Amino acid sequence: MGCPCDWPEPIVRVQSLSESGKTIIPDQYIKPPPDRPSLNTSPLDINIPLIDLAGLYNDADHIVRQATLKEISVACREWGFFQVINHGLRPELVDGAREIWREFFHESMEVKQKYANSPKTYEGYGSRLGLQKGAILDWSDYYFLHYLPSSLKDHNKWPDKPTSLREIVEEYSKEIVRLGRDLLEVFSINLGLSDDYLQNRFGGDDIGACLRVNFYPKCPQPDLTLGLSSHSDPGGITFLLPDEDVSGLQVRRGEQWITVKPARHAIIVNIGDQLQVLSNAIYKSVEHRVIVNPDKERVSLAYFYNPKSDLLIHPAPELVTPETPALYPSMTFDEYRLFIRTRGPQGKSQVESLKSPK
Ligand SMILES: O=C(O)CCC(=O)C(=O)O
Repeated sequence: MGCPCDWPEPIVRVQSLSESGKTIIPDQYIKPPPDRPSLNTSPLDINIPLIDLAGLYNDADHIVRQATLKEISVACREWGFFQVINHGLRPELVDGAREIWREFFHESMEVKQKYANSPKTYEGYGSRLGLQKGAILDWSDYYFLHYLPSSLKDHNKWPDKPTSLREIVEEYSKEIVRLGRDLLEVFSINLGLSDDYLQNRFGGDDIGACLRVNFYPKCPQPDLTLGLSSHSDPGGITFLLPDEDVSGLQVRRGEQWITVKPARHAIIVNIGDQLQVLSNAIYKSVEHRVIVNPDKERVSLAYFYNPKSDLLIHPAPELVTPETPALYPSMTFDEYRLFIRTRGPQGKSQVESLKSPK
């Protein structure tokens, strides 16, 4: 399938709908009853694991390091999601990156429209994922930027306002790429592979990294819609910087949805589909979604640390045995992500549909 070049319908900015003051949301945003947010939410005291990465850095004590590796291993196998503190990003950088993007979304529509995106690369200011005409849409706008490989970086896509945005986001991106490398090493060790195994399978120094900044405007009928429909992330690892003041992210756990309570300056880490494939489903890429709020907007930064897009990804032969045969065929990440880019977020349908018949 070639690259689609245009949206199937005129684009409506959700922020404009929200600011119009209407108390009823358009039908195009109303989800079918089973997908609406209020069903099966978790008791208040359940949260995704919180892991202190100080145990990996600064010549941490061997026993503490081993305990940290174990915590990460359990989180990857049983949750697919965890949040990390002491990750090495300065608190001012973490807050600064989120707040500079909030400022961007509060620039005039004229400033933002200069960067309106198309489905060809998705890069720029957008309001829909997927190309199905008549699809039920999500209550959010976003900004999508490629960071690596640098050959893909379109310098015209960096917003020129706020003026300090680029400098802050470049520093934030560098740190996220460092954290991605560190965690791939930990995942390799935990899976019993050589330290650099996963990094090499991702392309060594040629990995892909891109950022989607999500802006969820206030919504007058939050019980009827979602900020982002249920999906699993197609890539390698996602580093999500949530809005600390407004919860919204929900992670699937069995039949329940757990509302994530972010720790201060924490970064949420989740396993993407490519790591589920490489680990032959030892690690889980878990469905998640976002609910919206009637009184508060929400901003989040989802950084996707991905394999080089033209490398074949398949289960590591070291993890394939007669008892645990390969569950997935080989496919490049480019081929894989075309599915979500054309169909939009739709649960875990893709990685599940790829599974080889037993
Ligand atoms: O906004 C959030 O908390 C989650 C965002 C997300 O899942 C995504 O961008 O893929």
